[in-house]
Amino acid sequence: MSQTSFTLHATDGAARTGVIATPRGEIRTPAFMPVGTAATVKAMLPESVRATGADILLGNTYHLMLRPGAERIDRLGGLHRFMNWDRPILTDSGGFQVMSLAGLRKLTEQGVTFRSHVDGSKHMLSPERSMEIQRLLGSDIVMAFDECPALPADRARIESSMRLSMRWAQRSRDAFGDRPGHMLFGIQQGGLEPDLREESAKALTGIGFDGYAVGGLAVGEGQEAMFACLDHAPGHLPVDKPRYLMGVGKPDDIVGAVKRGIDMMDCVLPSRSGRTGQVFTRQGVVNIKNARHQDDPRPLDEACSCPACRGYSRAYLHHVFRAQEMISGMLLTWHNLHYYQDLMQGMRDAIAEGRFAAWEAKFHADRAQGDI
Ligand code: PRF
Ligand code: ZN
Repeated sequence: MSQTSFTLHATDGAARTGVIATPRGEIRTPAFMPVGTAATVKAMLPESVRATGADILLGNTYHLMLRPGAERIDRLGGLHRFMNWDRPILTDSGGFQVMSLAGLRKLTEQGVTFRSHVDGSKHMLSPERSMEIQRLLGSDIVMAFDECPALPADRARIESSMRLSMRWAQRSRDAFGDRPGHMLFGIQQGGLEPDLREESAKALTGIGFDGYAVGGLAVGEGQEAMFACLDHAPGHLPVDKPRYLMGVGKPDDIVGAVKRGIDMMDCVLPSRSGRTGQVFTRQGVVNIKNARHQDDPRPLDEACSCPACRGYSRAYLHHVFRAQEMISGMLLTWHNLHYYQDLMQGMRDAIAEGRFAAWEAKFHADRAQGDI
């Protein structure tokens, strides 16, 4: 018994809906994973994150290895116990965060050495160390260790980086070994070059993974270029395994990705925006800081059933944001995560009932209305 599985329930065009089953619970797909970088989804209790409808959280190897340390989390019973979330956790492997956050990096065939952005201390990550850290954390879905160049980059750079990531994918697979109940995902790279994407997909499927991520997108190329890549990139990956688009995105990015065959996504946007006063609604983005909300007795979104919309006016949310009260980040994050999970549920239902195109048309029409 492998203890994990992916079952597709329905498809509608390229869009898919199904369930990833793990010993810690089921993940309904398409799934949005809230980001819990530092062993917390900022401003939210784990039970509140669950109440928004999340089946799985994302954690980060890079941040947790630096603070409080993977060995410490292991001694304290693993990441689930540590952060009081008993459902599935997917952990990113660290390479991407090293490239965007760490100081003074040195990349070799072996791996990457870098200085911590927290205290300047020196650290090393390799496929083997990343697999060890993700095992110590107790991650349910482990990501292969990869490297992701920022776009635009020239073809030679993208090609050599992708090939290094594919050698690291094999080392990740070897180091991960056989761990019943845990899944290992490979990460496709290759920038915006169709043939490199295909070469990467072939390398990964040759190695064999429990799921496949599309990496290296949403790194500065813009939505049109990302969608053009997603028009072909998922097609090279096995139909019977989950496909995860890393670090995406805005609501319309997510809808476009699901339409093109993506099953899982993560992004800091709903939680980060909650703390900066940007609110996602069916009609579009509301900036709660704006003075026009100060006398407005209406909720953020009449149709939303979250605590921020059921109990509070825009005037109140405007006030607590301006006064920098902690409840502001709590309520707006809750609403944004609830909005994202409602979006996913809407797409899952529409795909299951074969009406994704109509659902998508309404999604775009609602947003065009203005007056928010
Ligand atoms: N690789 C890994 N993590 C990631 C990315 C990637 O390419 C991205 C790109 N959007 C976000 N997070 N390991
Ligand atoms: Zn709400």
